[in-house]
Amino acid sequence: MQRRQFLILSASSLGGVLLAQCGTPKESSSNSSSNATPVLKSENGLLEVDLNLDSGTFSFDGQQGNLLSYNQQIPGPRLEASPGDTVRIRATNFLSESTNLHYHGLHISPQEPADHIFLELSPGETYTYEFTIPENHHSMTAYYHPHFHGLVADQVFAGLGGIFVVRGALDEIPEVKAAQEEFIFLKDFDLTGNSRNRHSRMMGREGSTLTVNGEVNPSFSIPSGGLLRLRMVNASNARFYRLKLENHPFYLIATDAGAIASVRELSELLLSPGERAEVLIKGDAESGEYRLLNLPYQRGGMGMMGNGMMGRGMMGGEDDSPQTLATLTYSGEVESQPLPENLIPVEELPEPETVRELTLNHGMFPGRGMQFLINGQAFDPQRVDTRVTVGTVEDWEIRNTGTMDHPFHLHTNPFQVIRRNGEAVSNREWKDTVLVPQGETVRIRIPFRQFRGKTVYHCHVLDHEDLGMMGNIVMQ
Ligand SMILES: [Cu+2]
Repeated sequence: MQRRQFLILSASSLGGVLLAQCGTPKESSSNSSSNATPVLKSENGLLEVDLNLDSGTFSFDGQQGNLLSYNQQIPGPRLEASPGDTVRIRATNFLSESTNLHYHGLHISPQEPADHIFLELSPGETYTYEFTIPENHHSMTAYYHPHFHGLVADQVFAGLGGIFVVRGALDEIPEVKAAQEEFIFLKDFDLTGNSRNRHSRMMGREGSTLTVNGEVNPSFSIPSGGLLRLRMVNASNARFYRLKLENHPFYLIATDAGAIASVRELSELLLSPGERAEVLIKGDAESGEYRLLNLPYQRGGMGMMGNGMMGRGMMGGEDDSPQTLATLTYSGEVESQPLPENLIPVEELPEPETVRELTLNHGMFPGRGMQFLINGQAFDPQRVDTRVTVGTVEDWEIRNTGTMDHPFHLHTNPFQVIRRNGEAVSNREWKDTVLVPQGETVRIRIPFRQFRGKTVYHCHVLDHEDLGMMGNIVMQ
């Protein structure tokens, strides 16, 4: 069924005539269920997928916009594979501009034909990505999106992105397995198309239409006594989400790049762009409706305007009251489901062989205007900024001397946050994106393992990446 829908959608990219005949809705709508996202799973160790990149008209809550999509779906199809599986993705570019694919979070080769983000997939071209997920790969909620430098923010903001799940040991823990699974793919849109100007790009563009899985305020249900597992992805260009579920704490079970050792209770959870988290929700409240809220958060502003000037109120013309993202309802009743006692141990990394310092900031450059910088330099595709040796461990001290928050993302290898502002971090977690707030310093510890080649690290406010906040790294 899923395969059939997928084929019809692929064909529709080429001709556009089959849609009306088969009745498959092209437009995402607010009344479809959260399961509307097509799911493509590996079979017999192989995940084989066609991804067609195309533009089209989509509507949310009665408002229309011209957006970009994979296989005419926003979000793109959810891809699922397991450690040891081979993944083959045939990507065809029906857009009028170049693009490519990045498999954010996956520990796979950065070289062709795998997670090669320097590849240019020109209009009209097809490229087949192929890689094997290592046998020892973490279970995780990963995220695919375009990574063609200079157009990344435009293309992600216009709709390109999807979830890539690696199912493994975490999914086999009985209490986790028993929980009902839902996905929270957080994405904001500017349906007016008016936001692409120099100033908003410097801030990092936010849209006033907030969606979860391509829907405005979808509902999720939980049985009384039951457990709900939410896999949450911040797939937005620049918007931060400070999440809170009314009357229900989050029980954190996984961060970006894998499970944590034991459940941790949180009253709220901040996800900056590119970050993911998995939480359990206990169905132990009174039957009723509870809002998943996005609370106000100030992520800074350009220096001359002072801090705090680019909070949500400035960006989207919204006030600073909480925004409703989704609604939790109660349905049915089950015997009380317990939280898991233990999850997956997170190894303690050895002391680093090398310590580096990276400073994040922005500055004016003659002829180029405002650029976003790492160690005083804007991205240069010809320059190698960092050379590391596979098999070693490094600490990177990342200092944000600017006036805007920057979520720092490293490709290929996950890391652990060791210190914040000089203080040891006690919770060991696998991360691939870490928020470095304005004026703060974060130290991460990275084991460079297995894969050689060239890739990048960058700010995941994607406008900042396109405006220069990215560096090349060669792993040799
Ligand atoms: Cu940034």
